Amino acid sequence: MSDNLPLKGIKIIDFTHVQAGPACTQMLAWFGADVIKVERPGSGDVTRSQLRDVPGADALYFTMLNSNKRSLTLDTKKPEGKAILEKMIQESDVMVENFGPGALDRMGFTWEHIQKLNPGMILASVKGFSDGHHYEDLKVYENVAQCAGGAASTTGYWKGENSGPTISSAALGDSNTGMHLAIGILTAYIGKQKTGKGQKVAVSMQDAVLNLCRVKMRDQLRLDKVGYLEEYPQYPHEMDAFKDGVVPRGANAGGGGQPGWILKCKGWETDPNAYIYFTIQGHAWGPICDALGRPEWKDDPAYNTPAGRQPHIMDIFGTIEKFISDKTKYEAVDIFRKFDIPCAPVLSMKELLHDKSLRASGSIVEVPHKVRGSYFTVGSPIKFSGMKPNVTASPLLGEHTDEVLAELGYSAAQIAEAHAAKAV
Ligand code: CAO
Repeated sequence: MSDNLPLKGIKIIDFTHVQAGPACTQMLAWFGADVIKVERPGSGDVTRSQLRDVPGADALYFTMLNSNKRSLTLDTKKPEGKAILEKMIQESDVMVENFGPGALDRMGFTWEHIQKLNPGMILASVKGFSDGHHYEDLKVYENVAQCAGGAASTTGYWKGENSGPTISSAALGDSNTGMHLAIGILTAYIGKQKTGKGQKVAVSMQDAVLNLCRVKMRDQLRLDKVGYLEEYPQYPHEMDAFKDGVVPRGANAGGGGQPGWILKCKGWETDPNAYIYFTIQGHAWGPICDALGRPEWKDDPAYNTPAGRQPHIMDIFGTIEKFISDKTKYEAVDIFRKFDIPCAPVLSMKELLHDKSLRASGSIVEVPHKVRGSYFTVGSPIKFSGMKPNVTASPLLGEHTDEVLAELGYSAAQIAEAHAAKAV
């Protein structure tokens, strides 16, 4: 546990729900910010009750995205609730929200009103599409964003039985947008220290996905110029795929200057994850030949340059696959790592959950929880030399309502009135 967390003293109104917003504020809370989650009385964030694994306890969906926060219930459509939120805005540095388009305005909290209440306020928003976009009115969830941001059209297979746009299970639309927003908030906060003024920070899920699909946009620009993409091993350039004139789905191709593929290992017939990812790094060709016991490939022009290898790259992957067919994914990686070859086993969620290194580094942590007992979660992926964020439990619904109201200066009688009015 560090008490030297750099964001200590920053007050954040966490008016977020589901994943995109909560992922952002959770990270800021890990690093010391005082994050107060504002939730509708009675129900709270919808993820508290979605996909429950323990009856009556907050679902993992909620606990894994809301650690280190406090919870205040507040009905911001009631005048008493509005007045409390206004006071919070006056006393906070940042408000983060990811409601549907226009919801905050309809509640009466327009940017103009927020600025009047607190000119230093940073208002950070996630929406599906950016302001002024021809789809700005659309509500958006993860997979919708993956489609709108270019990820789905470039993931999966192009032709054949399993072809069609494909969704990634990585939260490119949700958590990724939250991470972008966190960078925006910290940037605006540093800006405020120089100017004294807050500002509105917005990230659209479409833009955040597109930002991660930058290299696919690179490929479209190359395709427009050159007419084919040499690095897609399943589509040698004389094939039909590039005639469509759009970046094809890359399947398991490396996608950069280094061809790569997923290769079967011993046991793949019964174990769905008995595979490794193997990369043919140009300058590592010699070591690859040594690792495979194929020294004759080193001087063969059909093998010793990327251009020589490309027409039969899938056969080369086939040869490597044969070489590892009697080795587990771990044994295969143990051989190739000695030759400095970029590769790794395909790891399942189960393997990651029990991975000793991830436990030791704090990337997987066990957190005590008042109702659940304890739960595992993914800890901070960012490591610091001078501090170690300590992941604490997500709050129960309204757990800190009275405490937060008292800190805002409300008396015990006023707090009781707010309860009676069902504003909290
Ligand atoms: N007190 C009173 N009212 C509250 C409240 C509170 N504490 N918290 C929320 N509300 C109200 C909102 O004001 C809104 O009311 P109106 O529509 O009447 O103005 C209402 O709850 C619904 O909010 P919503 O539109 O955000 O919720 P939804 O479930 O219909 O949509 C989602 C969910 C995620 C599709 C939508 O919020 C959205 O598009 N958000 C932006 C993009 C985003 O972040 N998506 C990722 C979510 S993670 O997968």
